Amino acid sequence: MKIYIDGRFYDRENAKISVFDHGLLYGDGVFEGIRAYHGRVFRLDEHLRRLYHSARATTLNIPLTLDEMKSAVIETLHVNEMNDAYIRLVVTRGVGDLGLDPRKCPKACVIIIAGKITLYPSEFYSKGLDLITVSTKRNIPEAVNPAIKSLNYLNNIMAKIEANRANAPEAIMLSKDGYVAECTGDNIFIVKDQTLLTPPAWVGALEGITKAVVIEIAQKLKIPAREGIFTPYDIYTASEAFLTGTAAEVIPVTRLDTRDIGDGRPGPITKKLIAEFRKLTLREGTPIHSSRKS
Ligand code: PXG
Repeated sequence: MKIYIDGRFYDRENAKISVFDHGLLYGDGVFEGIRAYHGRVFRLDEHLRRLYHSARATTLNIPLTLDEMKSAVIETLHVNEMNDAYIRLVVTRGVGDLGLDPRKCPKACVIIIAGKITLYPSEFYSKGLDLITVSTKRNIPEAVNPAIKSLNYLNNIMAKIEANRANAPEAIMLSKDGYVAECTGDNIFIVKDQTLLTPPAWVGALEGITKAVVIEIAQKLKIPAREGIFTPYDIYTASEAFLTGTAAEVIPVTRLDTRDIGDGRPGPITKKLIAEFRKLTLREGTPIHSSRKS
């Protein structure tokens, strides 16, 4: 595996950054998780737009233009001869002094890892996830806007640890007011009255790329979809529920807090969306090999 760091490629064991990098010292940085399917990078422009917006919001100056970043992602896939990959793109504040002042970090550091990710065993995609609601609340949007995909994941990691200890594959996180926000690494949808409902970003959810794709697919299928706030009660009483994320893709949720959702099996709308999502990932995307059309 060859890892891109600041314009050069390193073997896995030599891919290292400084202990004075503020990404490590303070979690000061932003990232993206992007997938490539069958030689095409899915929604690359959307991911890069979100990365640059996250950087802008945190006044992090990415030392590459958006087009240069796009080329660097494609080049990393080329160098690794990968047509299917999980691309982890990280931009840290870079090397600085002790003390959190980012003015001491003259240059941001860009890291691109092209690897693989499996969040859930494959049988969960057909039988669904059994989740719990955890006590760790989602960070309040007034403190760090959840639209910023930053390297500060301690909030979600603490929720993930609660899920691990309860033997649950993911955790539903609530806002401080008790509304459903999202999971530790996925957005959530429920189906009520044949309508898709997902929490808006302001409750404390990432503006997910996969969430947007699912809403797009739903519109094409003439399934009504909207953002709206809801509580765990609405999940308990929903006919279907599922999670979305680049890493997770679209995955059914069939139980929450020991209650079956609907009949406890993945529902027809969820199954349809999973099938359509898979088709789309194979059809769309920025070609890794320039001879192919996007
Ligand atoms: N919410 C959170 C908190 C996330 O981190 C999503 C939702 C889904 O968003 P997208 O845009 O991917 O549909 C995410 C996604 C990793 C990793 O290690 C990253 C995420 C999730 C799991 C693992 O790269 N981010």
